[in-house]
Amino acid sequence: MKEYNPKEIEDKWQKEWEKSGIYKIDDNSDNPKYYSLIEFPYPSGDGLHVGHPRPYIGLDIVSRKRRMQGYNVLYPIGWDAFGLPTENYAIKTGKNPRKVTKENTDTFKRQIQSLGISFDWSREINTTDPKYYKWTQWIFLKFLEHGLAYKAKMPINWCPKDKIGLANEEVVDGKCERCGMEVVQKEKEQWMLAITKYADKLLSGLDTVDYPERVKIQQRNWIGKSEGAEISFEVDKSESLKVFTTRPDTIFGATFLVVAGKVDRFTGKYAINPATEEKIPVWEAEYVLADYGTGAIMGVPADDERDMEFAKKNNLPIVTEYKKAGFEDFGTKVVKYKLRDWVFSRQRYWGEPIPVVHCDKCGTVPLPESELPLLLPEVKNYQPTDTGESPLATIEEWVNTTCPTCGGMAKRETDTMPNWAGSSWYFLAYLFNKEGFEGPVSIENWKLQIKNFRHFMPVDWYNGGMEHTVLHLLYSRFWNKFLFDIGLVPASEPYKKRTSHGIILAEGGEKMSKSKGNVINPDSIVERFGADTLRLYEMFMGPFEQAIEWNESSLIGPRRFLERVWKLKEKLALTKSSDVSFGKHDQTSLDKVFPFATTLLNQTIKKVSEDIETLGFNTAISTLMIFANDLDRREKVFKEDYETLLKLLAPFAPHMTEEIWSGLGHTSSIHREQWPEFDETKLVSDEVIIVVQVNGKVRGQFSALSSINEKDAVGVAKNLLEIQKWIGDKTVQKSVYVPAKLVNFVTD
Ligand code: ANZ
Ligand code: ZN
Repeated sequence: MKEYNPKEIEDKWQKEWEKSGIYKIDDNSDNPKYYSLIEFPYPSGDGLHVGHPRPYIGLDIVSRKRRMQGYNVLYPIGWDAFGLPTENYAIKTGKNPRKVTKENTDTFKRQIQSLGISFDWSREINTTDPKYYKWTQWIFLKFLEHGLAYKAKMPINWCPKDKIGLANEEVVDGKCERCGMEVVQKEKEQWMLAITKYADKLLSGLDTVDYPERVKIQQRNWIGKSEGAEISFEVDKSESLKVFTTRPDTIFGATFLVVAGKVDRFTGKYAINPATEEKIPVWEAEYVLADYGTGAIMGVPADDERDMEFAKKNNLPIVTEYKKAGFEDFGTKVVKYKLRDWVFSRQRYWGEPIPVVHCDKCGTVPLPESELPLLLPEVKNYQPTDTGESPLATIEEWVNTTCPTCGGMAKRETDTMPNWAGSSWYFLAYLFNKEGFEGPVSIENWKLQIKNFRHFMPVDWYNGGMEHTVLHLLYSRFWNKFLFDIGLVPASEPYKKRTSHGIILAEGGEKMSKSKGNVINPDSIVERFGADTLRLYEMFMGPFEQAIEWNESSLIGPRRFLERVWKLKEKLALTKSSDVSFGKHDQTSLDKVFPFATTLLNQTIKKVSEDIETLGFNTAISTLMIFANDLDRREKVFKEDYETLLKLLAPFAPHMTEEIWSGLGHTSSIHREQWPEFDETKLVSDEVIIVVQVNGKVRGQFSALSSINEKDAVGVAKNLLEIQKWIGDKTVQKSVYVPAKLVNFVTD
């Protein structure tokens, strides 16, 4: 028999699948749809490491199972390719970020394709492709049109030494990541998106989706809705100071006020507590935030820990016994949010240009749709400028333009969009038809895409990193809700179900990173063990949602399991139902006689099917291992049992199962077979062990259903090899059957 040779098998089937296009969605299918989504990767220069594919394999298993269940499955992938690492690399090396991105995506693509993941590559997208970002720009114009994009003076992180604006990620402990200089805040006019207008919708939508509770809590906390009251305290008779409190009932216990900010004009003065009518001092302190509530609080030391601490430290009065006020007695009811509007400008090169111009006469003017995409021009230097402007500001011939409204001189906006922009709507871009990318940017063209949105949205299952459960998830929900409100998408929540995977750590428990030199490249694992083993190992190594250490020596377990399944086909040769060594029975009566196989088979189907739904990939695999071991212990293996094992294993080890399947004479792919179903009535066995005696001495045993009749029991017993040995040439004079317990043969 041929040895298991993954390399040969995997190359062959990957080519075959590409040729037959079996993972493409079928545009004309009447089958129900299923949309599985993973967070598309950022193609960094480091290439893929073994942590990247963990979520891809997880949802690949789900997607493959769904196809076998008859769904028309969309499982797409693309590249989230704008952003800092590529830009910083360009700054360092002078290489064009476009070229760098192309090289990196080529590497990532080759690596991902070697793993046999059933992505529909015909739908590959790239956020840096002008055909893609022309729509990102268009959506920005829609925000502008609906008053949700606006300009405001906001601080940026400024490194006084390097003289550049830094992204938040480049500020480490308040210092510039490059030179270690203390970062200062510099005011600049920036584009903002009014996500706060969607705070309530983003909150209430959470009640309609299937996300882990932990994720919902994180989102709720980020939005931070508080219901309370604003109460005015009179200061110096003529003026008043407004505080925000969620506990207006504690006003009788308020013995001082605290304001945020450096030198507030109220500090050091006295205010009147409207409840007690007493004079109370106004202080200032850092624990009161300037940009939350009204930037001022009433200090209630009896009921608030921080107020108590502050009062003790500064010898302020403390009253512990006081009357509770009614919630409406003082002040007015208000609702406050922690959520802030989204700073949408970056003073960087490698992002989508913001498609507006500034005209002295007309103000800020959006570009007409027909001028999209506004292409990112070539620059000589990718370094941000020492005025804090983006490198685009240095290209005069690009900056100086004419106003679309009055035709006069105008200047282009030189800020670009943040890396979050392209990933805020990519789940829609996967649904675009050819016209969507090739055709014009217009409402008509967008509307041509809505048919597909209607069919495929929302995403049925979205898996991604824990680190994205706040911002990316919130931003993309916001974009989708906005598009929904203006009638451009059919569902208000983009993702029906969300799960997260744990990361893979390096051996020793550290995070894998190039700088630590502990990155494991999947190429070498695929080369030595095969993609199926790598897939199986990554799913078997531990619970999917937990971080787990890579352990190279553990790869051998999954590899041996695959070899065992491979070799099992040797046992099929004789397994025509009429030709089994222990008796001449047809398949059905054998099921009766040897029920254990049937029970385990049904239990296996049930467990594997259910585990895939709950991310229990590791326990699904151990269930398959138990089943394979059981088959291996038997002298003969029924084709039907073996084929069921192959089908259940197919989503996990797609190449090897496909190879065996075709070797068994099937002409269509195992990945298009029907997912096995279990028989509810066969999950529990009422199996008994029947002892076999010859002339009163125990010589063997077999397992059977307790309902086995005398004829079958005697037949099986007589044919057991060990019994034949004792009977030999002798004639059986009599057989005694004690139901479900014993067969005794009496010989001459
Ligand atoms: C009196 C009081 C008594 C309060 C008490 C709490 C407990 P959340 O839930 O976060 O909205 N607060 C108001 N504005 C603040 C600001 N700008 N910076 C820091 N703290 C501020 O909490 C609202 C509560 O936090 C408010 O209710 C206020 O203190 C404080 F037994 O008022 B409370
Ligand atoms: Zn103008």
